[in-house]
Amino acid sequence: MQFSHDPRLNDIAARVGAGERLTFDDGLALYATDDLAALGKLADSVRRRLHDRRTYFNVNRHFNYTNVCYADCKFCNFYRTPRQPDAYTHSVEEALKIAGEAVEEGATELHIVGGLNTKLPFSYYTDLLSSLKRDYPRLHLKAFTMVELDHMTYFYKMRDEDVIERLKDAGMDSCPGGGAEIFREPTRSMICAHKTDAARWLELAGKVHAAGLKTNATMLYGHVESIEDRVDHLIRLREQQDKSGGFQCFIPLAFYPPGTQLAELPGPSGVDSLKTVAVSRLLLDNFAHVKAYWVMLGKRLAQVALHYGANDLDGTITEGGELTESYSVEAGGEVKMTRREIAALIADAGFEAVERDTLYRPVAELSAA
Ligand code: V47
Repeated sequence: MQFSHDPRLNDIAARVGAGERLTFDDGLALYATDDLAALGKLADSVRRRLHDRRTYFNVNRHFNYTNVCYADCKFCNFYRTPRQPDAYTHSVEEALKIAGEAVEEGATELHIVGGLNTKLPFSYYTDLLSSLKRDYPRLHLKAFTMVELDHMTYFYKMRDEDVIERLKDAGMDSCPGGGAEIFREPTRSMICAHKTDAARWLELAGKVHAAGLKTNATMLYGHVESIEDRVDHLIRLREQQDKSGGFQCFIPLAFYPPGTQLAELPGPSGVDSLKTVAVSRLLLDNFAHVKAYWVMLGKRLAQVALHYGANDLDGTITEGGELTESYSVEAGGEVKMTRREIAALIADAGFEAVERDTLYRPVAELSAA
């Protein structure tokens, strides 16, 4: 029996089997196929070669230090202008309180991101990190996207290397993958004209890697972008990974339109999300991990995505992130699962749940439990 009724998929499958790198045109062909099951099977074969049945999650919490932002991204329903009544900036004390609760609940990671807020001095970021590290030395601080780092270099007129080094000295352990959105122009300018451009995002990721820290990478899909934009995005990430090697995980982010300037759009379908996970797994041959971010996909589709190339569900995300809550309605408004619930979700999908820390080291307690 043929692998697929789609001859192009058969050809690509043979080359994936031989360990060959796929091209831009292959990416388009993968998206174009009507054989979703075969596409999933192909991505799953790569996922199983890399990870077998292991599926990772962590116990984490989000902390969004400010929602004040000047970037005015069309896809964002989280940001506020400084004068809006619900604009906020959290104090270091508030951060410590949230971190304390997180540690109490077994969190190994605090995911820290916020808006581009011109009212904050650089010392706000270093104080935040050093206070958290002082009180919770074992909590991994996954902090600041390349867009926040770019804002800091520009706004405080500091060298890239100095910003990275000072944040690292203060306690930044790694960086999350946000702000990548869609790299290709003119799409990027259509959705986030005032944001760090693609070359700069990639340059900063390279510099963070050179400083010895890992980062993640994302792609926001299902808005105004084309399939060519998506494949271009994935290939640029793959090229950067060839150069600097510090990306741990790729996270496709399904656009959630309500409340945004693009609210009239439908957002991606379930089939589109599964295809995007599978194509990402197949094109990103130098990324170890692909995440099915359950907060945006919803728990049920995230389970299916584990069969389409994803090997990580992200974390328990025990509340506390206003940004996360703003787009979590897709998951029934939930931003919280217990360790037991997320492990059960993975087991129910037919995989072996492994609690990891941010650097993908298994957390021993779970296997003992
Ligand atoms: O950059 C904003 C996206 C990102 C919407 O590194 C939206 O482990 C959907 O990057 N609908 C931030 N998405 C979140 C992020 C992330 C999440 C989880 C894990 C990691 C990681 C990173 O969220 C933004 C943007 O691309 N976003 N608004 C929206 N309406």
